[in-house]
Amino acid sequence: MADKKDAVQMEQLWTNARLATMADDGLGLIENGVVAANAGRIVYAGPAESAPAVAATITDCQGRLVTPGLIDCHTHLVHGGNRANEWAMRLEGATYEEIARAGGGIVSTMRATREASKADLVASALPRLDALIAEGVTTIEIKSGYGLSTEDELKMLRAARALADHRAVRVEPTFLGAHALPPEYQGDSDAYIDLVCGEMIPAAAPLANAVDAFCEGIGFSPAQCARVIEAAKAHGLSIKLHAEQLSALHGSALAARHGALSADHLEHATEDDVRAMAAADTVAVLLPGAYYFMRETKLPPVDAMRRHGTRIALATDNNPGTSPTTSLLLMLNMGATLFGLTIIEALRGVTVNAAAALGLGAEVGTIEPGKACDLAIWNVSEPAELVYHIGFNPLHQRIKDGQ
Ligand code: DI6
Ligand code: FE
Repeated sequence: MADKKDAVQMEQLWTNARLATMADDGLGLIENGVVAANAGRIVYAGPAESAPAVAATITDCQGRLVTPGLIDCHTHLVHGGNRANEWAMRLEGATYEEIARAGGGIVSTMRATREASKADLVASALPRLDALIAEGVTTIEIKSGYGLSTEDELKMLRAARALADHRAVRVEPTFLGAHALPPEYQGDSDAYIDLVCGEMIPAAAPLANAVDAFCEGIGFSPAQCARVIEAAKAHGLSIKLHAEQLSALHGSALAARHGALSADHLEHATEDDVRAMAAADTVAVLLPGAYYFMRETKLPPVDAMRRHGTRIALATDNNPGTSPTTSLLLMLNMGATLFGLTIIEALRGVTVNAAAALGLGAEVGTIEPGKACDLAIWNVSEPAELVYHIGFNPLHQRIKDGQ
């Protein structure tokens, strides 16, 4: 009688891999590892000795490092236009807040986004998405937040979802209606929050997985963000929050109290904020591209995060105002050089912890049986090399759902 292992014919095997599975606490390194997949799901990941030997397709990784497909868990990838000219003004001395108050900033991207059709938004986002895909990204979060009207916010969410029809990538859309005050509500931010909670969130609920808000002096108050969070929860949506980027309003602790998946930015977070996040397992999403591009000097409290056991993720925050980067590999390097993350922290930040920041911990982020077979195969053997290079892309091959 055939042994069970032979009876279940594997579809795919990747052999001779240096696996960084990200399982457990570290990198989960397995020398001479094998990954087996059926129907796009991992069925085995471990040493060659106990691995299935027969499969329809066998790929010899020739000793290459294999990580989970990378996850960019915070982006504003869909947006109209760019703000290179505003940046030029900043180089001449204007501050981000001054430009925002003068009708530039987020509102100028709002105008360009409102003018764009859904097809225009997809077309302008595709080259940015391709840059991320070329670095091994298999899952990406994309926020709305530049439409700021019900119709234009829905258009952004639909454009985000449509990207997954054009490329083999998992897109997690997040509704960020409370990103900035649109000009038609100037002077009455509470009325805009009424619209966000009463009309936009119910309309966006079928298109989004999570709701985010910009909790900041130039954004919305903690009380307004709490209203957005309540409305999101009433519609069964997960919570994320932009918090503590420019000032300490303690939005991160507010988010944690509401069981948020993540609080993001966090340069100004306090020890109490970080403790609250750890207690709720709210992931700290650090965005070194925005810190760098804004020439910030206040570092996020990484040591406090370590002490309290707050999980840390890293993302591009790709957006036209504060982080015009499409390189998650560069964020690995900046997370280490600017924020002092270790190699393990940086790499877990774009895999397992980024998955947790999206509520996808059971689906992606590690190389373990039961998860989607999303892999990045690298022309390096040492994990540190993925963090060390600046502007060099060693991707050999990217696998999404076994393909
Ligand atoms: N924080 C950011 O860094 C971006 N949004 C946010 O809430 C900036 C968005 C922009 O300037 O267009
Ligand atoms: Fe952001």
